[in-house]
Amino acid sequence: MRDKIREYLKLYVITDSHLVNEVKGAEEALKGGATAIQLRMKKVSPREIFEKAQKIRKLCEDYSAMFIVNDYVDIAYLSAHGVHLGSEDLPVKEVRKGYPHLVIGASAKSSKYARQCESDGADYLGVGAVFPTKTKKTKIIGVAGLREIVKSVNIPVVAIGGINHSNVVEVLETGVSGIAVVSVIMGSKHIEKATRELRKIVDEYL
Ligand code: TZP
Ligand code: MG
Repeated sequence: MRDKIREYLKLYVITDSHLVNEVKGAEEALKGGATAIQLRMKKVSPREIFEKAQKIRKLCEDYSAMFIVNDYVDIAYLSAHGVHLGSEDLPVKEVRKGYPHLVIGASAKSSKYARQCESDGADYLGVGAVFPTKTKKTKIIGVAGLREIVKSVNIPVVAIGGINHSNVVEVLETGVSGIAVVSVIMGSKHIEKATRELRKIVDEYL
């Protein structure tokens, strides 16, 4: 998985229980062509996340997609291909030491932090928020900020934050390996169709 990571980053779909049940959302997105699913659950017990992870892991196997767990290294190790770490989660360097084969993704908002994560052993970076988003309170870096970070590292970058069918092309032109999305897919009435349409655009540019 680590050696073919770029292929799996094209259309990276993240769960959001406020929008749709994680397992249902993941299944529909996989049917529509998501290349990776991230299980992102805030303020619930590790046991509950673990149980969801078992179900989504099976779905990702069925659709040959990559499965990433947000925040929790232990749940990721037990259930997934990898973990996604923010700057307040466990340090990339230590997780890489302990888990040499685990896919490690890291969130970066600056070139300096991006380069740090790269040298600490991250496999890919999630970079954003590119555009304003209601899904997470966070800094907006814009397309120019994204382009600068992409240029500053050699590992693949997935763009995140406010990406939809109308603005995705300018994002794909920055040299990213893929896009990560929450609401445009999980908030859609027709998750499978919304995913298929986005995947079609991504495939034309990547
Ligand atoms: N990290 C940076 S922006 C963001 C996360 C998790 C939310 C992206 O959600 P959406 O709905 O695709 O804008
Ligand atoms: Mg986190």
